[in-house]
Amino acid sequence: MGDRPTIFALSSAPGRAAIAVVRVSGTRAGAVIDQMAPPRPIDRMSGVRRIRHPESGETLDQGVIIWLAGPKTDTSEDIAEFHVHGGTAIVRSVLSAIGSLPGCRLAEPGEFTRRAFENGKIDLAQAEARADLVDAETEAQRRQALRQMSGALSSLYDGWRSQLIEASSLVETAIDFSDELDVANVALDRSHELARNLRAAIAAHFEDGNRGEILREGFRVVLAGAPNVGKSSLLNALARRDAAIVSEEEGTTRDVIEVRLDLEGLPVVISDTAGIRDAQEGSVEREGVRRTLASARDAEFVIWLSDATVPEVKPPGEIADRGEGVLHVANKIDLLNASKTCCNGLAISAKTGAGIDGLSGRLASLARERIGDVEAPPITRARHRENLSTCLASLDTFLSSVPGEIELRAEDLRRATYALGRITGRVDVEDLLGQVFSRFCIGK
Ligand SMILES: Nc1nc2c(ncn2[C@@H]2O[C@H](COP(=O)(O)OP(=O)(O)OP(=O)(O)O)[C@@H](O)[C@H]2O)c(=O)[nH]1
Ligand SMILES: [Mg+2]
Repeated sequence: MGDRPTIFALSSAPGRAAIAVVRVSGTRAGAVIDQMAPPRPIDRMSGVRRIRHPESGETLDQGVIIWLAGPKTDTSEDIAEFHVHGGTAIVRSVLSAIGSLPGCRLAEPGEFTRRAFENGKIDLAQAEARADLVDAETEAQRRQALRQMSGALSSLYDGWRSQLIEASSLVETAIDFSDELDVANVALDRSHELARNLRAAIAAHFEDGNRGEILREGFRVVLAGAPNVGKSSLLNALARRDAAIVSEEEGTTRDVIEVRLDLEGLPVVISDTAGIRDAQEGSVEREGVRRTLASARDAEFVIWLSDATVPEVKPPGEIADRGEGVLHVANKIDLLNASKTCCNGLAISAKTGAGIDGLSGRLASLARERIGDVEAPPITRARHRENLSTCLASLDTFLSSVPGEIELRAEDLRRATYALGRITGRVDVEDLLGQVFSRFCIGK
């Protein structure tokens, strides 16, 4: 690791700001402070220093320098932080000055976290959680990312993985003792029992209605309805801003417009769509309708909006067939006579705001139902789901095996272990070998 370049980058957001933070990680981090802003502060302390160009000696800025000696750091390497004034010219000059020093280069995207992973500080699932934490927009997402970062998901998978390794070593024992049938059978029965229990636990985790992915990406709600019923107006009312164009012209919205909302701490993505009607073949509007139906298919929930002042237009079959997954809402109730009652479902006015809070609350509770209790770590990424699915398939093959094929079936367990290991990034065979060899007697 000693000859690895030292990496540096602007770690705060780009653009003008009061303060910008430039982080340096690697063996030369201390030397960067020594050459640009001496003297180096005591480990884990900060100091105000004049920051100079290492060659010309020109003063670039005055700032706070923090020195963190490895390995007890984020990356496990030595880290220096330059807290400078957040002007673009200052940041550029500090970055270029550090870049002029030998052994230092700009970090690639995610490279600090990659080093933390490569140095064994965090595993892959924790690295992904770090990215999720930075991207978190709502409370529920923040809590989930923080839990995953602290290793909740990793310890679940690592726990399963060590049980799989135990099942594997029992199968190895059965193979080794194939001429002593009673020993072999006991080991084999025990490995089957372990695999059966594991399969049930993994399957329960796997069949969670995608709640983790929904939490990470948002509960998707599509606003659909005939043209001019007020879909774009409703989107704006829910978002409390003018996100979509509203006009009395029919067919105003052509493309799908998405707005991300934080409803009671849960991420909800609302899509405004083109009004559904029979449009001319090949027309732009026809394409709009196709997109509306496609996004309704991918959504967790559809709001079928209608105009309370005209006879209700029925939704097309593919939306009506969603059953519980569609909510009928009547809009423009402000235009109705006070004496006239209307509508079976929810009634609102996007214009006056009547019923909008009720509708928001309804969407939040639907999202909460789907995302559910986030205490148990959910699957948040397709990558995890794929590996879990491989793991389950391999366990199934193992469990359906006949005794004669035991050598082949040992391979199924290895494949299952490997799939789980890929989620957290542990793919070595060391621990399997450890388990296998620990059963040998001393001196063998
Ligand atoms: N009085 C009243 N007018 C409304 C209400 N909601 C929308 N409108 C009006 O209805 C017209 C159509 O509204 P839009 O929000 O553009 O309707 P849309 O469903 O998005 O229409 P398309 O995109 O063309 O399919 C506009 O003139 C709005 O001002 C409401 O609650 N009350
Ligand atoms: Mg519209």
